[in-house]
Amino acid sequence: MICLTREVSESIAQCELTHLDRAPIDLTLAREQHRRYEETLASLSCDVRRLPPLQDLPDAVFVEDAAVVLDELAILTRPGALSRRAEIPSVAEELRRHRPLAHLEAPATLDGGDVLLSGRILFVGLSRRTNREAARQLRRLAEPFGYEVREVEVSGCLHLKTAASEVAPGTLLVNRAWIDADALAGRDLIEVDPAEPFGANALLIGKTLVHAAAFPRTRARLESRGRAVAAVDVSEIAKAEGGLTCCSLIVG
Ligand code: CIR
Repeated sequence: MICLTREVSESIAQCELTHLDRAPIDLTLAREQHRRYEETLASLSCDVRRLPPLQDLPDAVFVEDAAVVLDELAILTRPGALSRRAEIPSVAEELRRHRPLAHLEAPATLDGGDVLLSGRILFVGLSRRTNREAARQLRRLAEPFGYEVREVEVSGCLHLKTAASEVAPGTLLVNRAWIDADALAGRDLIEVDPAEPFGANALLIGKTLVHAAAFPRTRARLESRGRAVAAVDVSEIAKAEGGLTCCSLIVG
């Protein structure tokens, strides 16, 4: 499994922030934590490939937002934050080697963090970054391949995947406070520990969940359900409002 990543940019201190107050980010520590994240992926048999650095683009480490990668095609996004649109060409350059490409067109805006694939369902978060037009275009591109696109209202957090991620086929880890969980009908839901609202973002690689070390209570819930969890400290990346899934693009 190929996992695309990108080094933490020197300019990360100027990252976009929506729901968090700005806190100083230690660049050296952020890079070290990011490298450990990459090593964790590599230990789970991922072929980790770094995209070229984009030091002047503060959020370029969050490669997940630039594309929706399906088995049949890759859809380049049109990120909701203007400052992030320049990240797309370098992701397109790499993805064209792996998939046919499609692009979302204005007035659609979408961040990959708002797209959660579970089976053949693409849940699309309607958030400050992602609009209905994007869901409509995604539907037109993905339906011919048998995907169903379902919209989910997101409020109080940045992206759908801040509040819901797949932790086993058909099972989602969720924070109901930030999404309309009724839209997830048909999925088995595990709730985060109430003391850990940001704990719902986990990255499933094979049968192992990569999950932030900051959420031990939620980790215990996952382990009690038989899930294997690799905990990674991403404290600095969390200050930039990023989670575990945001830092890679999985090209199956
Ligand atoms: C942003 O606001 O765009 C970045 N600071 C964080 C993006 C995190 N991406 C994600 O959750 N998929």
